[in-house]
Amino acid sequence: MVFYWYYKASRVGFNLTEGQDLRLDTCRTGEALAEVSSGFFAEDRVVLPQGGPLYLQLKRWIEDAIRRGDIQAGDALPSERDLAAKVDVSRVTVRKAVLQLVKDGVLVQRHGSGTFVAPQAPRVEQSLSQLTSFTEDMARRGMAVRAEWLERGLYLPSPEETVILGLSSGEQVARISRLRLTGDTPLAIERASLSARIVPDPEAIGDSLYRHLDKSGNRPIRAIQRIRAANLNEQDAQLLQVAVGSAGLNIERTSYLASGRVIEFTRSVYRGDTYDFVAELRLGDSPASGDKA
Ligand code: 16G
Repeated sequence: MVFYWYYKASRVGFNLTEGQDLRLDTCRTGEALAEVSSGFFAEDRVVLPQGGPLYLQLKRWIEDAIRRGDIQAGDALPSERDLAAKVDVSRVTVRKAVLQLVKDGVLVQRHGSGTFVAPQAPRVEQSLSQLTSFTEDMARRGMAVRAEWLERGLYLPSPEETVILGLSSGEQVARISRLRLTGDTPLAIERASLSARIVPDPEAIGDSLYRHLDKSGNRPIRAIQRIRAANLNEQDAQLLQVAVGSAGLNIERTSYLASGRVIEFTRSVYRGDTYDFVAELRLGDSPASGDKA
């Protein structure tokens, strides 16, 4: 059986081994259309992961292949008919699995050209033992970051902000909400609240809030961070360019100055498919620890 695959020009040759049949045509997008007679979808035996309805088994099979790197961003799926024949399921089953994967942002459908593996957002690791800023985390990985401002200004504080930031009566709050991106890929939404005494002019904040605080000697030295799993609501999903209900992480960071005063209270929403929070664990002082020899 012959399948049609799209390859980015730089990746032509991927999945091809000696003796395989390759034909390249130029297409509108500047990508190359490759006709190959093998590759992941041409493998002889298809064993779907067991359990649940057939369309979900097929969906998991495709997701696993992407996770393993057997098929990658930009790769095309075979046609509905070819895939149904290959996996030995009905076209309705294929259509249901593909629609679900498109909804989850795993696949994209381009009118007239087919169904492709969607671009994968880069995964980012953040240490849970160091108090770093978003800009620093990304710079360490050589990733350029930018922010799109969603809100910044001075407001009357909510009761929650008054309590957490320890605001005195009549004190305003500076609210700073940003979409954080690397290139065109949104990674997180950050909604920070600080006392207006510390940040009297939110417009003066440049690319980095922590750099701005550093300048006035108000960079936090300690923080408590709470991380919770969440399914993204419509507004956040739209900003992060993922499907409504996708997995996300809700993070609350309360940061302190050396004096013990709370300087920042930030609620962030991170895309679940882009972030790994990593903590180093050491053997504690429990009776079970220590050398028994
Ligand atoms: C991090 C912090 C956030 C802080 C921001 C400052 C988490 C979950 N959040 O993203 O609380 O406001 O860094 O980054 O880590 P910036 O200096 O680049 O603006």
